[in-house]
Amino acid sequence: MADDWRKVAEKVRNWGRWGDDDELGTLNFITAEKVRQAASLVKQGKIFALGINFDGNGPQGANGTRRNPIHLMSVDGGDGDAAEYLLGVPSPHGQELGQIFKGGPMRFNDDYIIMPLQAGTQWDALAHVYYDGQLYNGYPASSVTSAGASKDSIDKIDKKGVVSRGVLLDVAHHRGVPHLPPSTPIYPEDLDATAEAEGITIESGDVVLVRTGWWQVFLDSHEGESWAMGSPGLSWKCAEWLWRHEVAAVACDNVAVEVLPPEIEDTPLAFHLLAIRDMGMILGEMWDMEALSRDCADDGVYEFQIVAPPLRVTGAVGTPLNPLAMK
Ligand code: UVW
Repeated sequence: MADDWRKVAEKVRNWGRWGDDDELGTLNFITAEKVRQAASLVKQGKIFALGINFDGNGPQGANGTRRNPIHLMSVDGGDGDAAEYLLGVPSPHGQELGQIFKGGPMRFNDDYIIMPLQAGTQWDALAHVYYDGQLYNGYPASSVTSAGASKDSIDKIDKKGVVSRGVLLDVAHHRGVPHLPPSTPIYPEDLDATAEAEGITIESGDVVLVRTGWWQVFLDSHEGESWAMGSPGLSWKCAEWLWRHEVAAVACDNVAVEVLPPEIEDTPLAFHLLAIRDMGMILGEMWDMEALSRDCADDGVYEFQIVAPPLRVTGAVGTPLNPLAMK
């Protein structure tokens, strides 16, 4: 199995395809014409926010490497007389602000968030995973240090929006189930059958959203660990399908896009490695497609404009976001 996987890796490897200094990967398929086409898909004025809530009730925390977001207030209603506080701050600017507020009605609240960038709805950057000592486009693994990624980081992709035509391949709906059974692999044939049933043709530069129904399973159970490790999702065999269709990016409503537990014993996250490291394709994880799914089933329209910009966190290997689908 691992030998087959290596053969596919060689086939789908896009290194050098867009130049030796490329850090955009398959987002290069999003042309100006594609952006215009995507905008023309907004016809009804409907907006679907696909981001999950960033709070302490998310699916992370069980495995010890990631935590749910911690949100803290740094100024709140209890600090009613902010002017008095500011006047006591040993900084000229604080005192200047204190003078401005003194006697006036203005009050304010401020807050912090502390979280792994992988805590919830996210894009995986091209620097997120690697093997054999190299990242996408042949950059050395050593280009990611404790200071961040100097190559393939998430801030490099913001020039592509990410804005394009989005299509929903609602595999769960197509099969007539609320969600796929745990750990069900989705194969290229399933993607083809779903697209055909929806009347969708996959085009170069599309952002493909695959729905398994698994996000609703988390909302119903709030059992993060079993939810993550029992994810239905893409088989590694879908990598070649995405490559052949010149898909720009893929997103799913589970924790890792791909099926878990891993399909190949000695190559965990086999799809991640093919998509991110070989093809140069960012992965969207934990996207909430429930409302979009209902709407697409109602009106039969499975294409839309997708607007999914990364945060420009310099050198980061992923980004939280709130992607928007617009019809
Ligand atoms: C890993 O767990 C390495 O990746 P992801 O968060 O992309 O699933």
